Amino acid sequence: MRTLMKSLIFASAAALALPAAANAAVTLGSVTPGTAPYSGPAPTFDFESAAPVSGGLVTTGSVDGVRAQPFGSTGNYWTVGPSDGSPGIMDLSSIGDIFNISFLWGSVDEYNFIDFLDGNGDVIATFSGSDIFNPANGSQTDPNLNPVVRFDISGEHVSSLTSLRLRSTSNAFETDNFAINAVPEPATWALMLLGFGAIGFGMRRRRSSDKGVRVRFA
Ligand SMILES: [Ca+2]
Ligand SMILES: [Ca+2]
Repeated sequence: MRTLMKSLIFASAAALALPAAANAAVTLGSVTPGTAPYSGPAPTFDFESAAPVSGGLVTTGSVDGVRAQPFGSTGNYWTVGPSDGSPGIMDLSSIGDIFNISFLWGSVDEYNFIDFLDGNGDVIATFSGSDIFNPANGSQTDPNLNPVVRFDISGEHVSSLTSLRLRSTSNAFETDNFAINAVPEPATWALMLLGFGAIGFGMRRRRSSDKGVRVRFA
């Protein structure tokens, strides 16, 4: 009996512990066809001043078969590929909590990959060009293949996400206008407030039934 109780307690504790871990993730939040000029979120890194990247190449303009300036990108952009260097790393360790990251992904190719890494260099999540649009054929003019993509970060990874690693097995993976968001989106705030509201409502109900009187919170 005692063993049964113990395993029940253990199972409940495990069930309580699970949701937080299961919810921790990096998810593809949105893919918005690109515009010229660019009309996405205000960039943290537009490569016009020094950005915390290593590998690949920060440059401007296009070279046939090597790299193409993303549709809607101006000035410098960051490209990764066999000709210019792959992988490329963006160091986010100076930014603290990160709730979402968006950037302009130019000429999306099926052989482009982005890894989200924690402080140990372990991969939290990986996405390929084919996750963004199908077919990911690298068009340099189709807005669908030059979109602003947003990735949402949740749970423990809000604090543990430390760097991005861009890889491309063929030319090339071109990006510009990285917007790193250190505060939750309004929708996330609404959900959090809803959660607090539900907890408050639960407490009020419990108090009412315990004491047999209605407790009002001003
Ligand atoms: Ca730029
Ligand atoms: Ca490309």
